Amino acid sequence: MRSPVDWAVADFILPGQTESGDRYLVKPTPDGVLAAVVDGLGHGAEAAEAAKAAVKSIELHAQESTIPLIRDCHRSLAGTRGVVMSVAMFNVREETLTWIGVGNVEGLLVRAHATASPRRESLIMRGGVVGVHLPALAAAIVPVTGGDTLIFATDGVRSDFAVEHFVLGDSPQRLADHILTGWGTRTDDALVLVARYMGPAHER
Ligand SMILES: [Mn+2]
Repeated sequence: MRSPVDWAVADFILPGQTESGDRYLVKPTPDGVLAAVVDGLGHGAEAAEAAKAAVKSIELHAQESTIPLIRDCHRSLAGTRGVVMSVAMFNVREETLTWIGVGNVEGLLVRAHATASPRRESLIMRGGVVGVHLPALAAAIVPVTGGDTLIFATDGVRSDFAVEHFVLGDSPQRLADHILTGWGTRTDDALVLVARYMGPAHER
């Protein structure tokens, strides 16, 4: 069974660091696919530890919906530096995407159809740090159709990438590489995740 989501990652680790504080998870769920990007606060080993603990918690709770998932992650990160994160859940049966952000991992959804209005939507992020201070959580749910493309990028990528008009025919890997190369600050770890919804037909 082919995944209903075609995805790829591009990342950059600050020279001199052995591991990134930016991490991601893509995981099948009973309803579809979960995609998450986390950025551990600060640099180096402590940032990487917090980010790894966050990914582990998300993986453990991937069958939950987004708000309890973030609450559980917050609890399991107590005592760490904390992370900022954005999470997306594709539901294949309903053809919806539920997304939520705490802190500044940018999220962008670009519609496959040129006539879609709006063609591009940005994730509303609420200020806070998972593990340290949670804001009032609010997830948004939107319909998706085949070809719609989700992009998550950490703050090692300049946020003006989101105003660029991408060539949506490009593969997720080409898009992720293009965004990292064009907008990466190179002064911080950076990670770009591109996840394209392929539609339920690809389940068979
Ligand atoms: Mn960062």
